[in-house]
Amino acid sequence: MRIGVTCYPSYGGSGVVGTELGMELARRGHAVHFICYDTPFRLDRYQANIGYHEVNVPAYPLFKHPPYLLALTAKMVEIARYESLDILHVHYAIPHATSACLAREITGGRLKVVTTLHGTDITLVASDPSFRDVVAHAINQSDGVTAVSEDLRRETLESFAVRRELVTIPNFVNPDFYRRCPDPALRARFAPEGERVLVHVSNFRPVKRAPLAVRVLDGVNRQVPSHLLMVGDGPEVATAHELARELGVADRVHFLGRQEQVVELLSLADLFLLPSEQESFGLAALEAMACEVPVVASRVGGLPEVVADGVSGFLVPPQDLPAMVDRAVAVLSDPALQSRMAKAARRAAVSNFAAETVVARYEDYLRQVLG
Ligand code: GMT
Repeated sequence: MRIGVTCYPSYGGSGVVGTELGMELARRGHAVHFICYDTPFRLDRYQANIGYHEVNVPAYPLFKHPPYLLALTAKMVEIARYESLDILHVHYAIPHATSACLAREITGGRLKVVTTLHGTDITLVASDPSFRDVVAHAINQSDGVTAVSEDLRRETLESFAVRRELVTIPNFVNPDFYRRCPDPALRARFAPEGERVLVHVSNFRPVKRAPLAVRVLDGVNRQVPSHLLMVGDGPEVATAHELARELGVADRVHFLGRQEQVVELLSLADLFLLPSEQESFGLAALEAMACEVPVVASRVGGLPEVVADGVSGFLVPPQDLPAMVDRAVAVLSDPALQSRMAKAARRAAVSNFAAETVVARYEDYLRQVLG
């Protein structure tokens, strides 16, 4: 197949999935052309069968707002023609799916459009009703639509005027790359007295509730001496920082900023915290599980499809701080339970979400859409 892929190139789950999937499809011999406004951050080395085409948004004094949707559409049209694309696979509905449907119309209709919904394009759009009809239109007009969890699929059907089949294809992880690689010297730098290590990885947007992870560390640390690694950057980093100082645990919360590679850091951890308000899948939790890190997370969205409560971690009601502290202490104070959950987490990541199996499902689906 000749596939055009559009995703957000910056840090974020949908960009990671779009890029990793494109790279896996290229490895399987398909011609993959990324059409994005910047090089996707995981596209960090040369690979055969991959092209990258940058979307440049013109700045003209008349345009108060840069016309990204049109610039993206124009680039899709250009690449679809030059590279004889069969299909445009777009990650995230807004505005990628709308651009792709327009590009299909402009190029004469042979091109197929597959849209993968990732979550906030559906769940947060509810907060801006003016986008609802546009998103529903793009979903209805796509030739194929996938959702990254059963919960997101259901939510889309319930809250949008969607009259079509949606297929659930979960996110995935490469278990050969995401595997525990312990580094005792590095661990000792964060936890010199043999304390427990917790980790949170996110883009620190409000939906992630990163400051709650600091409160959990504070509660846990009163019972089990611990440190928390905060990996990533975003709008709530400063709030989390401030809170760590206020609670007097600044020396136990380590803000590490954005990290391209998280395997080493995940490999130091005994527990992963994901206290999100909403999470359509929770790719960060899956990556932790593949590195044998049990998860304590909110019971929201698609997380119950990833983390088996009581097996690979614990799920608690969102914002229930005492419950989160209680479950975290249960895992961290019982080495046998921690080790059992760590192994179960790895097993679930490999058997349910291995790249090899999930990418094959995408490949079959794209073929099916192409007829
Ligand atoms: O989580 C974010 O804020 C980023 C967002 C994105 O689109 O990049 O993540 C969403 O897509 C990920 C990949 O499918 C999912 O793993 C995340 O759960 C989902 N985030 C939310 O639903 C909040």
